[in-house]
Amino acid sequence: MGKKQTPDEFTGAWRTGEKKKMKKDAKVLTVQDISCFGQCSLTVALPVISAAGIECAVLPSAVLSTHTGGFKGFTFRDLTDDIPGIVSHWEKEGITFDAIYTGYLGSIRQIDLVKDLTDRVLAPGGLRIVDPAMADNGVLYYGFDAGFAAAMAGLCATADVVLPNITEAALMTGLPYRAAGYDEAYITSLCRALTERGAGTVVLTGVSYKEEKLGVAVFAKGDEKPAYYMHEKLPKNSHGTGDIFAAAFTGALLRGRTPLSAAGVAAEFTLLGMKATAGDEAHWYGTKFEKALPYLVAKLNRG
Ligand code: PXL
Repeated sequence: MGKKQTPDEFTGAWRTGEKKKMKKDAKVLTVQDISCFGQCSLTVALPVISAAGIECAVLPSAVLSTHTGGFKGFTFRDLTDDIPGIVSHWEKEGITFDAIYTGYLGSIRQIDLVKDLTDRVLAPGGLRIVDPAMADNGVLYYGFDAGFAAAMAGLCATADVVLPNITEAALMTGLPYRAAGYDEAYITSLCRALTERGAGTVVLTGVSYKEEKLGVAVFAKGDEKPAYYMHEKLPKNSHGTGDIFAAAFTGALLRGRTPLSAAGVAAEFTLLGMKATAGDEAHWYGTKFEKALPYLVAKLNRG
């Protein structure tokens, strides 16, 4: 396995070539949709990042009645045209953010607007965290195509930290997608390809080398191999876990954890939510992350 990082290495050079220490009271802006029902995107990011003790501002990219992963006939209001005005107002007010974390984005134009707003309201030295939320299990989510995946790869190339799953990493690098039976060389090649395209640190989710284990690979530009946080694998995944992981990871990172330590906290938090959901067939649409919030609060708000 690759080299290990520990939390007290946080002040070290985990962000390529640079010493990084988070401000005591960092402010994050998250840009993603509001799926009114379904426990994903903003309805996850806001409570989870807040529970981590981090101030979270929101820029909703769209409002949907539900997420697109299994419901039929959902409503969709695109808020793209509101984004420039909101950002201009923030600029006039002198509002800036220590990190910008993007999740599900609905169009290539929104990706371009995120690049533009990052130039305008990310504080000097601030972090760009991108979850390319667009695909899973080898397929793109409803409504996305190869052009969108290419544009998302462009956004990830500008990011300090990217949080893809294996499907997203394969789509963005052109490497083959492998569902199982891969080795460490495959995972390393996905991570390396993303950093070669420009990403600073890759946090690759859904990595499994053994039937009963699942986890996260953390790879910083220039690393030889990833470091890993592995945990038990539950028999069934539940919807929205990528968003839950990414939000908890962002909160933990901004609380001063290293990427590997933040990945560990986020993975355990997500796992607790999945355990709370397991067996409730009526809850196919989401993950009961609320039940795990006490864990996150206790883990990240000591002292
Ligand atoms: O969980 C990612 C996500 C976010 N937002 C919307 C989605 C999905 C996944 O299905 O449909 C609207």
